[in-house]
Amino acid sequence: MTVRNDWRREEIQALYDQPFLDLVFEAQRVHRTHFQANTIQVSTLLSIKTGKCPEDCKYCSQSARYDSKLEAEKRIAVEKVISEAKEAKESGSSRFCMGAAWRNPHERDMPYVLEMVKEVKALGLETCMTLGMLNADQASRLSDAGLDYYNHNLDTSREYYDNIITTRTFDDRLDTLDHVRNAGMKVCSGGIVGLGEERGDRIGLLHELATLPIHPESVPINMLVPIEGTPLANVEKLDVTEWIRTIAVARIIMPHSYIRLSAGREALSDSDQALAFMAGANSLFSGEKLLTTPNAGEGKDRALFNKLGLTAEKPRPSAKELSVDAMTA
Ligand code: SAM
Ligand code: DTB
Ligand code: SF4
Repeated sequence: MTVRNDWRREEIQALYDQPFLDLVFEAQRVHRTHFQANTIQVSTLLSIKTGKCPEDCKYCSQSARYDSKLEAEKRIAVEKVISEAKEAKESGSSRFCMGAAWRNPHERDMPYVLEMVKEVKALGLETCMTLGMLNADQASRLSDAGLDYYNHNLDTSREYYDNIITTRTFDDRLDTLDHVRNAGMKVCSGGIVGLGEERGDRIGLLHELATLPIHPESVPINMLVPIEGTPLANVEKLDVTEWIRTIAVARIIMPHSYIRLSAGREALSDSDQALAFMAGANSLFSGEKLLTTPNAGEGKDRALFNKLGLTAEKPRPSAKELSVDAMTA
């Protein structure tokens, strides 16, 4: 099957609306055609600057506009980031993702993040950052420093977007993704379900992602973690099968992408998670914490992997590492 970037919305809707078991079955078939079964890519997240964010994302604990009771923290020391990255590697993560509560990085932040990328990369981990909007120059400097992935989510459909964020536009997000792509980095972009949107918005989000000129290599599908004090604190909980449908359709229409079972996993039973893997999810965040909210810790994940017979994917050696190996062989 060739990878398509010309999906029509009605086709995606037809996939989404089919009987649940047919959808999951098809997603697992596509998954096994393109990926090794039973293998999950594991990332660890670290917040390098927490809270007091000027943006107004209505789901977020870190927006300065809501009283979420979150304790803000200034930029943490690079040495601390490196020691956390070492721990993440020892516990089986192949990628280390660093997040900052910024609208965008300022020039004064660039030496800080560039040094961090170089040092985390030198540990043999894949590197990922999520720092808000980037311009072309920032993207190319991050890429030159060795950043492998940049995470920037579309979050929801274009139609529902203004209900969730007003301080940056949907097109601003697409521009950042363009800069990341043009700088030669891999794109990590997905969204959140359970924001009070309709099924049509989940389909709209999937349609936007699957019609990007190149599919994101990594697609996180978050389920809203309701945060007290934010406008979405009391939104009605979305049924878990809708989350799994979103994952399954993402797997079918973006067959080469890693689909990440992302925020919200803490609220899922082991069997719900097994169903999400069956639907083609093959990546997750491990560790006690996401950015500010709790996550299934390493121990719980190890037990789940053992129970289901899953293996954590090893980091893939970069082209540079492969050529060094060939020279020393
Ligand atoms: N400030 C940067 C930005 O917005 O691009 C990076 C960090 S931001 C926390 C990364 C993503 O996490 C958001 O785009 C959103 O999809 C997800 N997220 C944030 N808060 C969440 C919540 N309460 N529940 C589920 N997902 C959430
Ligand atoms: C993504 O899509 N989900 C992660 C990561 N990218 C940066 C963040 C989830 C954050 C969940 C809420 C929190 O811990 O603050
Ligand atoms: Fe800021 Fe990112 Fe949270 Fe939006 S999602 S308020 S940009 S930290």
